[in-house]
Amino acid sequence: MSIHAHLAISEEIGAALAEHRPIVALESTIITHGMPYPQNLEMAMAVEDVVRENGAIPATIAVLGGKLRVGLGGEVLETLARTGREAAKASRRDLAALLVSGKTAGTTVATTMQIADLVGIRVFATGGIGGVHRGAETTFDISADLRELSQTPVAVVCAGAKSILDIPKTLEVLETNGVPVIGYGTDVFPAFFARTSAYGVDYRLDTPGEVAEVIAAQRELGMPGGLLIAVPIPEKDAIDGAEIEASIAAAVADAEDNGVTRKDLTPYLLNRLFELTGGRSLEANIALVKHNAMVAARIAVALSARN
Ligand code: PSU
Ligand code: MN
Repeated sequence: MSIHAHLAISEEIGAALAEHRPIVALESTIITHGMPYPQNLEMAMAVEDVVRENGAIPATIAVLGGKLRVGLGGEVLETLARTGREAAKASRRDLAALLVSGKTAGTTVATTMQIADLVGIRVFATGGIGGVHRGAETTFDISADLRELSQTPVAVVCAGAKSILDIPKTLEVLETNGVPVIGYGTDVFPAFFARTSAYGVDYRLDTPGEVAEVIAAQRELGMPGGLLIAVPIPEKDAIDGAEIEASIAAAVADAEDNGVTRKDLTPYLLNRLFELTGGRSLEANIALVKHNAMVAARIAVALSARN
C-alpha cells in the first residue's frame, strides 16, 4: 500500500500532470461549508471556467468515498454542493480517519494544499484563508491553514483575510512561520471584502511572471513552505470596510453567545455574515474567488512555461 491507493486523480488531471501543463488546485470546504446551495455550485463551476479561460486546468479537490479526489466532474460537484454542511470538514488531522470511514468531506485550504502537494500541483486559488480568530489570546483558535503554509510548498492565491479574523495577529503568525506574504499589485494587505487594510505586505509583485520566479526561487532554496499571494477584490465588487464591520462584529458576538467554537466557528461566521448583509457579502465573495482564479491560472501558466 502506498499513497496511490488513496488517491483518485481524474483522467484530465493525470494527463496534465504527466505533460507538465498548468493546473490550479481549488478547495471544497468553500463549497460544502463556505456558501449556501445553489450559489456554492454556481461559484464552483464558474471558478473552473475562469481557470480554463485563462489557460490552466482546474483541479477541485475533495474527499469522497474513501478517496482523495483530485479533479471532480460536474456531477460530483453537484452532489458535493447539495450535501453542503452534512459533509465533513477535512483538515489535515482528519484525513486518515475520513478515508477509512468512507465519508464525504470538503477539504480546507490546509488539506487542499496537502493533497495538491502530494500530486505535484503548485498553485491554488481560494477566497480567504483561515487565520487567527478574534479573541485567540483566550480561545487559542488559530487555523491549521497557517501552519500548512509553513510546511507545504504550494502558492495560495487569496483575497487576504476577512476581518472576522484578527488580521494583525494573522500576519504575525505568518511571519513567525516563515510564510512570505506577497501583495499582487498592491503594497497593502487586502481585507477580503475591502481592497485595503491598515497593514502592509512583505513584497509587492505586479505580474504572474514575477510571482512564478519567486515560487521557483523558494523551491530552489529547498524551502519547505508555501507562499500567500494576496489579491485585492476588484473595485466594482468591493464593500467598504466600515460598512461591513458592524455585521462582522455582530456575527462574532452571536458566535460567542451561542458557544460556537473550533471547526464550526468559521462556517458559522461566514453564514451569519451572509444573513446579516442580506446576501451582499456572498456576492462579493463569489466575485473575488473568480478574480483570484484568474490570477492563479496566469501564475500557473507562467510557472509551467518556466519549467
Ligand atoms: N474563509 C473564507 N471562506 C471559507 C473559508 C475561510 O472566507 O470558505 C474556509 C476555507 O476552507 C478555510 C477554512 O481553509 O474555512 C478555515 O477553517 P478554520 O478556521 O476552521 O481552520
Ligand atoms: Mn479554528
